[in-house]
Amino acid sequence: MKRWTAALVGLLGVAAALAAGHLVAALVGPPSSPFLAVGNTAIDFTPSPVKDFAVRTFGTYDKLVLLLGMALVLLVAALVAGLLSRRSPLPGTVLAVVLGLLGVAAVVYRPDLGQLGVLAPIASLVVGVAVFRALHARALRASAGPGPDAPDADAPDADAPDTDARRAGVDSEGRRRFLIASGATAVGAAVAGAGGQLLATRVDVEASRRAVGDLTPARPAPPIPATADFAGEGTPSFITPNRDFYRVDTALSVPRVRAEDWVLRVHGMVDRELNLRYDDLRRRDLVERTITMTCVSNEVGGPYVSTANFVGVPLRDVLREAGVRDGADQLLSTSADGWTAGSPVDVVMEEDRGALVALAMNGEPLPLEHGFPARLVVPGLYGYVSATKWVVDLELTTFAARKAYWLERGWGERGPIKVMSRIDSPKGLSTVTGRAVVTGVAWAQPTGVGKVELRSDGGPWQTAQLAEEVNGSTWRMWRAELDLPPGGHLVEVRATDADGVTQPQARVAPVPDGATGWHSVFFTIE
Ligand SMILES: Nc1nc2c(c(=O)[nH]1)N[C@H]1C(S)=C(S)[C@@H](COP(=O)(O)O)O[C@H]1N2
Ligand SMILES: [Mo]
Repeated sequence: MKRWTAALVGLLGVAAALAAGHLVAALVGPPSSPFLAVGNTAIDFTPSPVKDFAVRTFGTYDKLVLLLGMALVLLVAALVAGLLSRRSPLPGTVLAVVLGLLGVAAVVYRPDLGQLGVLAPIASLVVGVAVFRALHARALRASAGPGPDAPDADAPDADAPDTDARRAGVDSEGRRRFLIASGATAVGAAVAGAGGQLLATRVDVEASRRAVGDLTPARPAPPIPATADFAGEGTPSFITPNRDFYRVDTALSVPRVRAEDWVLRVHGMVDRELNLRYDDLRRRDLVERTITMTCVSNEVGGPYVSTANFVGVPLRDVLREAGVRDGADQLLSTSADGWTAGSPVDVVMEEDRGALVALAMNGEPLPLEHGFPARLVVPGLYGYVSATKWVVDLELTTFAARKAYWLERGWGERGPIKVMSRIDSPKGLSTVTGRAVVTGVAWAQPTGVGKVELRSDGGPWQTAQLAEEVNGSTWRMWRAELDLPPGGHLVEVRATDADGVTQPQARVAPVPDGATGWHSVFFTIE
């Protein structure tokens, strides 16, 4: 058969397989859609350095890049398998089976997909093989033209123009049938895929979130003074608007849990197992805390740090209600999609730590990407050991018994946030006219920042002016005016926490427990 025909058959086979899987997944559990399940499993198996590179390079678009990459790989595989199948349908059949089995393996591997989930990749496999082989047979028939028993083949007396005309008639009839079958497959795949997508999002989590209404805290956080940032001079605003709040997670599709369906199970080494519903929690006296969250994979000078007013229930109260047994040193929290974090029990139980089961963020229920209906927030710990979004399970256990998601991938067991500072203005390699006003942020949760110092071109350290402190678990903005002669200058910053611990100069990569080093910026004075 012709090349384009063979390629088209390959493409349509894969499209039909994906669409069928997506549709069946919508019925048995949306995340078992083979494309998503394989993507999520790929994330779990991606070596940490590659993951760190992806987060660093693509930021919040890391997942989009992965999905596009997978689509490209599938596209190429479909085209190649199609082209290899110009004579026999075997290569394309093998591809359909291999992709289907890959889907089965991914679904079976995922901890969050029920046993029925495996039906989705099986549907992909069966439909992929069947559609590919059916189209392939039609395409072969269309391109073979009239066979030996075609009337013109043994019609020696037929005149040449007539034979050609009849052959053309048979050819175009076969081609017409093939094109109709291809078109029908394309339309069917599109309808099944779109239908699956509609069904999958029928769990109307947006409506559930809108219906939550007011989560006003009984104990609000103190208002943020206008003097808490230097936003007019280049620092971020003290409170990060939700849409700008950094996002880091392994979820290809955001888990969709309705508040009314949500249950938080507290179990393990406890005196009483608890099953808390959303309404149980929201009816309590809610507290509000201003907290700066930080990601362990943040590079020196990086953006993965943001601040919000979180409203929720003290985690300590929930754990005390359950009664933590002696010997439990790890709080293992699990999200609706199976991700886990392990927090030190002694830290989350500290009275003035202020760890929360948070329901709201900056005056609204948690945005879906930030963990609706509920998440944990523990001041002073990096997110990977504490900040479980879409949290559904709290198990009291030991570090010896259970290893959380990132621990299995080489990251440290305890993740206290390291003292850090960052220059936000001037930008690197920019040109400044006149006097240099340098501004930025520093953080040292939960201790708080005691001092920020700057130096230019390796000269003496100069103390920066600190903005008003909000609390020890939030970042602190700073500014300094430097008297610098015209020309290029390298300015470095270092912070010291309220206990006197200074940010070390030694550059250390984020793995395994957070980056260190001084941030520096080179700019020119005009
Ligand atoms: N369910 C789930 N929760 C998660 C993660 C995740 O991958 N899955 N990532 C953690 C990490 S590494 C960080 S830094 C914070 C980021 O929270 P944010 O996206 O709301 O800023 O969430 C934490 N909670
Ligand atoms: Mo993180």
